[in-house]
Amino acid sequence: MEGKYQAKKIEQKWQGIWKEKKSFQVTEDSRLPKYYLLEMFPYPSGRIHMGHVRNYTIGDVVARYKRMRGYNVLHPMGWDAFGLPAENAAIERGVHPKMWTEENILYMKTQLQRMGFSYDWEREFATCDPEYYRWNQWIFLKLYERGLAYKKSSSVNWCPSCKTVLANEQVIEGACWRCETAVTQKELEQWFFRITAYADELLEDLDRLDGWPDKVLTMQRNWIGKSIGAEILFPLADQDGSLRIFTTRQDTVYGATFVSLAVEHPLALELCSGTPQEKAVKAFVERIKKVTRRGEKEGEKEGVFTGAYCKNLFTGEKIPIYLADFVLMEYGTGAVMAVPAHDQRDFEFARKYCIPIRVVIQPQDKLLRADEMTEAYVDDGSMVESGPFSGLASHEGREKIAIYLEEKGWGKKDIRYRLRDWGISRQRYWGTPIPMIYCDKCGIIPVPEKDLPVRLPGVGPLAGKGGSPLVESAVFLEVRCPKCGGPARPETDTMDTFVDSSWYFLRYVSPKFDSAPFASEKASYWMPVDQYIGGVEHAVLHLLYARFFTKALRDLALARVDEPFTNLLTQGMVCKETYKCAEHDWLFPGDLVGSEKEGWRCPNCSKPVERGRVEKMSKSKKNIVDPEELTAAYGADTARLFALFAAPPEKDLEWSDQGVEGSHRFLSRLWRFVFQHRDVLFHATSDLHTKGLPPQLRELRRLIHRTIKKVTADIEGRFHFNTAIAAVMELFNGLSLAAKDESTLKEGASLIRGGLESIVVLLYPFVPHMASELWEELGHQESLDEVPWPVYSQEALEEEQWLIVVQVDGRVRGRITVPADASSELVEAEALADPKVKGFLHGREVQRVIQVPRRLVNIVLEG
Ligand code: ANZ
Ligand code: ZN
Repeated sequence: MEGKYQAKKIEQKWQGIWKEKKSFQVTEDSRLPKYYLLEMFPYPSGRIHMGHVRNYTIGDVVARYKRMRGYNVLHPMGWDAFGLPAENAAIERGVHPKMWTEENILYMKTQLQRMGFSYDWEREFATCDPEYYRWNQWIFLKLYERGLAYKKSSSVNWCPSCKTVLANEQVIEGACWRCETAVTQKELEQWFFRITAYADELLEDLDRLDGWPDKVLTMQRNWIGKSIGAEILFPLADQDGSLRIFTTRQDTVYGATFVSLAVEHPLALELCSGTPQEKAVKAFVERIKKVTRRGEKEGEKEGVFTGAYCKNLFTGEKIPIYLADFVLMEYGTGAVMAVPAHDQRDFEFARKYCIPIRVVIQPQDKLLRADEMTEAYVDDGSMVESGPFSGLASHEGREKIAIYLEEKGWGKKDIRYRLRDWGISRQRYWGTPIPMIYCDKCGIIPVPEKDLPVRLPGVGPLAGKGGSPLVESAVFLEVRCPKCGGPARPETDTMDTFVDSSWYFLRYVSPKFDSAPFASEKASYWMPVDQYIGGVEHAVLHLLYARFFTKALRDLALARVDEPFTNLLTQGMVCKETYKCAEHDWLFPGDLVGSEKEGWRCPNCSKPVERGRVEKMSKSKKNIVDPEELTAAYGADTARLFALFAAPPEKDLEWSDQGVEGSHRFLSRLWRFVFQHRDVLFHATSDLHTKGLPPQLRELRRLIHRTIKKVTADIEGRFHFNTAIAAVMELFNGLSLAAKDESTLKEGASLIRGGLESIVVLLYPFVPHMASELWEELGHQESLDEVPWPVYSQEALEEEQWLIVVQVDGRVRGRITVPADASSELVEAEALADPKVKGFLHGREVQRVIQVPRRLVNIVLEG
């Protein structure tokens, strides 16, 4: 394939070869070290986008690199195929979600294959395959047996537009994450997974995940939100019963001057009944209940007095009970002892409703006075006005008061988590049916294992929005009670699709296994995933759920690891520079009219444009670059090289057309170089170890070894592919320079060939098609896949050179490099031969030459 670099032709050729040779198929092999590399599987939305290209290219580099390093690499791909978009698209276009999904999968698979990703396609599956989701159901039943799946009525987030329940995480600033409609609350019977049973282990094990980014660990820690504190009783005044509050600051209990309750607190309405406050309280409760995501609200705190009081057992005082909008029923006990001097929300609340503020913690450096405070003092300090505990430091006080509480029977030590159980019920068609049956006589009965999978019925095109379409399927509703044989009703909710992605990495080890979710002994070989790569948007939920499933499956004696992913890389986003005119948004540099000099103008209205912000590439922002256009114009290798070269993986990547062109230009140059010099190079044998080379080649030799070292370190360490590629480019420049000179090319043919081969091998993980083609052109039979990664020679690196300054009559006129072991005669000769220096000799006699070893040569001229 001479002449012009024809990416398409080369890429088709090699993709065909890989497919035919099944190059990336693997099986367990105990003699080889294993490496399980996984990228987050895509949702089959229809087409791949640049985010996918980036994610999967990063993964592919690692997969190919590890293969060259002798690992047995598992690199699978599949489809996260259940979910709302399929259902919504199906409603919009009147096609069945299954057909829609399958078509998308087919199309996207071709797109991925055209990128040359090295997947073991034999392991492909989609989570909407009954053979996959039956195991969702099976796992559900096992969790149910163990009390880890249960049903309860709960208030859920409801999107009136999507007509579905949303997980808290799917509510963004009070609105649906998908359609941005304001979310309301609704009471529903729901299935839950008891992830809280693993709260402590999920938290503790984060300390072992040193291959994860700190920011993700912190996000998970905060999400689990462990708080160590105490539960304290506040007996009701004038009536029986008491309030239980949860606090992390029992050292401030002497400063509790009121108690606030969530509006959903069971006593909220009871306390006010018959008091003059009743009407106001009811109105408040109704109003606040409608507000979603209350705890995150900024700004003014609102509340209402219930008319009732309770007793602070420590001070013996009677204190008022309020309802407050910032107290959440889902956390702690839904009741808070309010300490206005030391909690900012309580402080604002107390000022607003004229409740006493009492300082019980004094800082080291100043004296607090309640009436002079402008904000709460929230840090630790020493306890004052706290009875027998006065004088203690906060942390001592917390310990002593917790003990005291238990002695007195006033409460107990307590630990609370922010983490809630995982509500998995969805009123949707396109998900895994929950395998449960309701019988009027027998109650809730699990579907027997032998009856799995509970299949989705083949409903016609979905008509429109509503509750779960399964309610309307006569076939689906047709069930008998497994216990008494009488008529019964199936569960019509389906599972949250996060269930599907919580264990798919285990399915890949034995994707066709049909007697359990996966074959344990295969999982023992491959698990854990050595490197997981995906978007940071999954930092909390998906990764937490996957960790939970892994631990639950371990406890079912299926998995044998505690954690699923040893190393995690969260890649940055792909962004694109955009421009704006006064009227038209999102203009791309390529669409503008005008010029750099006259200024750029809007193609629609000819008004001048301003450089806009760089936005995340997303459909809604209309700033998509379709990878398909990119590969059609330049080829997959260019797209890959650009995605890798433009930024380190964890940083955002700014799209630039120049960057793409630059990548393409580099590949074309490399291509041309090989064909230009093929005759000389082809007949040389690659040699990176010859000694006694002239200085220029010696330098080149060192550059080659230095490049091998750097590329290896950059890939191994933090996946800094951009600097690795830059190093290869630098080496290529060095080679080009050396080859320019006929005699150097001849003399150094073996070294130059060695350098060129190094470039090809080093580039293979990044641009596998071009590298494979050039490798073949260079006369090699074996495929690059089987070629071991090059090793640098320490000796070549250490062969030191000195940079020597050359003066003529005391003035700097040039610089030369000489080997460290060069004799003073050689140094002198090199200095006198240097073309620059020669120009200053003006044909005059040299009187003497003074040398400062390793530093300087001074040539003193006559007269
Ligand atoms: C008294 C107190 C005094 C508090 C003080 C703080 C500072 P974390 O660390 O997040 O667990 N709290 C308890 N239950 C609550 C609920 N359901 N809704 C809103 N707030 C609630 O926070 C624990 C603290 O949050 C608890 O400690 C309680 O206020 C409040 F100087 O109790 B604290
Ligand atoms: Zn029954």
